[in-house]
Amino acid sequence: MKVSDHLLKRLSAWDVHHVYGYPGDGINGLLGAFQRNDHGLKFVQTRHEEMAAFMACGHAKFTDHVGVCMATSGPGAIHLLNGLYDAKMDHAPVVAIVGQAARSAIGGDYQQEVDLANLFKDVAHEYVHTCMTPESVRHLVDRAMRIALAERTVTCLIFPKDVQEMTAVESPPHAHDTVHTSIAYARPRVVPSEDSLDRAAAVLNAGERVAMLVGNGARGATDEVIAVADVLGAGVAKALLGRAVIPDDLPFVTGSIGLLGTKPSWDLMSDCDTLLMVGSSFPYAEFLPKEGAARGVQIDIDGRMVGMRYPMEVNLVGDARETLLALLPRLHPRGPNTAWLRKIAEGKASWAKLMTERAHVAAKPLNPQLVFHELSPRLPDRCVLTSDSGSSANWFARDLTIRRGMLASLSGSLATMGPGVPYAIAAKFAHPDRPVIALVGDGAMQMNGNAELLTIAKYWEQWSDPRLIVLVLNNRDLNQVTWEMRAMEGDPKYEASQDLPDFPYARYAELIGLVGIRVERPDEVAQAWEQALAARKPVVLEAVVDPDVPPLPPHITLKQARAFGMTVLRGDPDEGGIIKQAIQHMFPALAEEAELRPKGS
Ligand SMILES: Cc1ncc(C[n+]2csc(CCOP(=O)(O)OP(=O)(O)O)c2C)c(N)n1
Ligand SMILES: [Mg+2]
Repeated sequence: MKVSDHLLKRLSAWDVHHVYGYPGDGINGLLGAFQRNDHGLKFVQTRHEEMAAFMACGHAKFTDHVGVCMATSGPGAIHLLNGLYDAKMDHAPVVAIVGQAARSAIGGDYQQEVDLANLFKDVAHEYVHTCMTPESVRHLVDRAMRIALAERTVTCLIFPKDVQEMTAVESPPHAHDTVHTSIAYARPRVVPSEDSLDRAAAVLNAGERVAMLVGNGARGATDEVIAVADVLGAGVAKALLGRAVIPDDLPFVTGSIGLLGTKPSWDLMSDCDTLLMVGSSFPYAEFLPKEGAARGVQIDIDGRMVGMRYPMEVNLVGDARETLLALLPRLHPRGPNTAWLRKIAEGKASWAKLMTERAHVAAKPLNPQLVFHELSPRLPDRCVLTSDSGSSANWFARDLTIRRGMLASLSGSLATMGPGVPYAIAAKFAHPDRPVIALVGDGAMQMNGNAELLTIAKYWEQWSDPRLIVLVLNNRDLNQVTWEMRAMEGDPKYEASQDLPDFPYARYAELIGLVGIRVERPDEVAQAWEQALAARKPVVLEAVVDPDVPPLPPHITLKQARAFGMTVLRGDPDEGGIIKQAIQHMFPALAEEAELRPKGS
């Protein structure tokens, strides 16, 4: 047995079944071991190493186990970086395994020799090590896996190519200078002290209008979040990454928060007198209560993450589920049907009505909101949703009603373009029996999604339920940023940086053996979803949508409204379309202003 065989054997012992990667001569030894391995460990070939890292991240997000990616030395290792940062910043455990020049060549400016330990020293700083001798394989794997799990982070192992070919030493001798490790990791039960729970309960019990904000850290605590919200008569808003933590179809759940969030979540935070934040690092202060307007309690498993978004009175370091369970008997029930809950429910109802109206505003040719609006009631049970960064994230955040049992993710903290399709592929490998739907912009498709469709074409027949639908919003624009430039900077669209070339996404899908559906008319949308969801093959559903439909913040500020008005005055290339959409979507008052002061006046 060689070092490479031992490495794979140890990964298998850690219950790893898939390694997402791309070959190169820096890992030829490892690839040879894949060919020989009889542990059932599979190498999944991506189109690009960054995709392998996104898949490892997606795998971790959808399974709560470690995702593993692999790349060759030099260029392959460098390509992994963005996906690894995505994992690190969303606290997804990922192990990256990369090749390196032979030990005899290291330090010789050798072909493809990059200082990998330094390259990965930021993203994988909790654990990045080079395997210099066969005796260290066991402890390197054990520690990289365990640290990734325990710290919910990225770790990295570097294997020089000559070491990969050496004879394995499965357990080091019982001697000085050796390390003796084991597999296995059990999550600890982390509960705050009794005293801090009492203090937190006192704050929560004193509140009359309690708001909860839950994030991805509350995953696995759905029942407990509901129970606490019930007792406190609280409304619950969700950070984007925690979109599937608690179902939207409960009367007190106000949906997403933030720029991509809902008006009921905005109102919840503006009007509450008490804030309970659970497992979230949602960054934008303006969407939280004003300092001093609410008393706050925060729960997070990581002591580094508490008390940094709102000046909380009590910070509880603990597991979300265990901590909520420990709080429950300390809380005084508010009784049902309080004025606060009625207000939340009314706000929800009028928001739902507005969302339906906005979805049905005519657009050229299609309103993207309609595409999501029609998908929402058709979402299959237990489906997995992925969204890319772009305007699709807005509609993902606002126009889909997530039900219990579904999973959903996107790039939360890094908010990188590109993970929509690779996350979806990882979801299929992790859960081949679940339908998966990726919601992606045309910019992201051109950046990497189109290439990764080939990975789908290569593997889909291995999945027991072949349904993987990639929705492409074909708007020929890097739309999210175009709107940010308008709303935040008051700048008109800069065509040189924002316009995208057209591409036949659906036809391309057909060309590579998938199903392609192109939809351009509002009356075709529902039927297109029905067809896609009934297909026995992966589908690219290309929706030709209007870039002039504004992805509006839930509560646009006066400053943003003015900036937007300035855009109109300065003459945006899409002026006609955006004014028309604004009139119907946004504020009649603003539209009036635009009409009162036409361009050039
Ligand atoms: C790697 C990366 N590059 C650039 C950005 C900035 N950015 C965020 S959204 C976006 C536009 C995405 O365009 P597209 O995929 O076409 O989606 P749309 O907004 O048009 O629906 C850009 C350029 C980013 N988040 N990540
Ligand atoms: Mg676009």
